[in-house]
Amino acid sequence: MDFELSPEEKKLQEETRQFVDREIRPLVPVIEKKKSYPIEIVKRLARQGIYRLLIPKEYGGIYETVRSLPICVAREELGRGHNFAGASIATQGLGSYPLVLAGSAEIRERYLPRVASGEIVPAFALTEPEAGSDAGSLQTKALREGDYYRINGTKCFISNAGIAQYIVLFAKTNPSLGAKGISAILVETGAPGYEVTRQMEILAIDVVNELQFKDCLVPRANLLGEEGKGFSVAMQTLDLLRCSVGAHAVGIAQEAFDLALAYAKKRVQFGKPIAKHQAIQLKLANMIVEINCGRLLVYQAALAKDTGQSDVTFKSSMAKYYATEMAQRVVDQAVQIHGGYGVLVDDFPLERLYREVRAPRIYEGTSEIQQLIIANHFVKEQKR
Ligand code: COS
Repeated sequence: MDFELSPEEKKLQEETRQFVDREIRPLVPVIEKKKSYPIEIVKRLARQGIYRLLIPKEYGGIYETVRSLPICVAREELGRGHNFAGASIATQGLGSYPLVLAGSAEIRERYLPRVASGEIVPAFALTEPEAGSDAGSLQTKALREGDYYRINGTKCFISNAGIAQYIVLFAKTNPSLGAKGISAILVETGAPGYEVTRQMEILAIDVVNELQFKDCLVPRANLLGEEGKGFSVAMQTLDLLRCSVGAHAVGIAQEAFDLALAYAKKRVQFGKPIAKHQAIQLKLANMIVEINCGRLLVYQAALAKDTGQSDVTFKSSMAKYYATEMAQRVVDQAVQIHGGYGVLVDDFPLERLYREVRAPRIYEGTSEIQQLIIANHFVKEQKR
């Protein structure tokens, strides 16, 4: 068993780390003050070729097929730099992977190269006010009418919807069925009847919207895959990206650890640096052990995806669940090591990490949903 990244993956890790230091970190104070959409981060990620990790080579990507491990390696580094940088690779992937999985040749050709180059920002619209964890109970309808679908309904917590050029919409084409009535449909955001009704402000800097569809007509040719297969498209997309949420959390935790270690080495109390006090050493030891456990789970899940193992859902959920919960504990300990400086809003970055670490335990499936998936891997009879 090989626990080392390949030379190619190490190069990606190193280049992304340098990119974050050079081009993301200097933007952080400005972004945090402005609180508006950090489009400059998107432009820089695009220039660096980060989004090309999400797209097959045929459509402008880096690898022949979309690979999870490079996405996770890059996202850990991006997550260290700023929440939005880590989240941006995921939202770009959530909006493009359904096309990779199920889009017609024409749709892939039209959109994927521009997602790879960052010219297009897409969004993934699954969640609704009354359908969060129970995604199969969503109520938005897309009813066939000649060559079109007529769409009505509301979506919420949709990242990027306000600036996206298209969204991947999950809606019921057969409302009498549960998850089996859901289809995935590409909707261009300029379509009449598509409206962004609210910007939802959340703890960390991210751009999250509420959307409404009122008699929005979309060509039937925009269906991704077959009618009734949309839930499976959504779940397979989450299989790819949930472990990258774990990678993002590992990045936040590593950043918090590095800051806490540096601070503990220079902060003197009782006549010596606090890093020399056992009370602090025990914390540092637990933090770094947990970070490494999280990273290994992420790599395990990514490799399961990249080698087509059948238990990828289970492994991806384990990685997301453990790493996001772990990062919360690690950031909390890093704040504790910083003492009063840990809760200062200005100058010390711990307060920002404390805000950034919270949402990953919720988005792309709460920790509790990941626990259900993990348990059901053993409890439920496997159908797939
Ligand atoms: N890949 C492919 N197909 C999958 C799948 C996966 N990972 N997971 C489930 N499916 C299929 C199942 O095989 C089943 O199809 P069949 O009936 O043909 O066998 C169908 O989808 C329904 O699956 P299941 O019965 O497991 O669905 P549930 O309604 O019990 O819900 C959970 C499953 C809870 C796992 C799902 O609703 C979920 O992930 N919820 C969280 C949603 C979420 O992450 N929201 C965040 C939005 S993005 S920020």
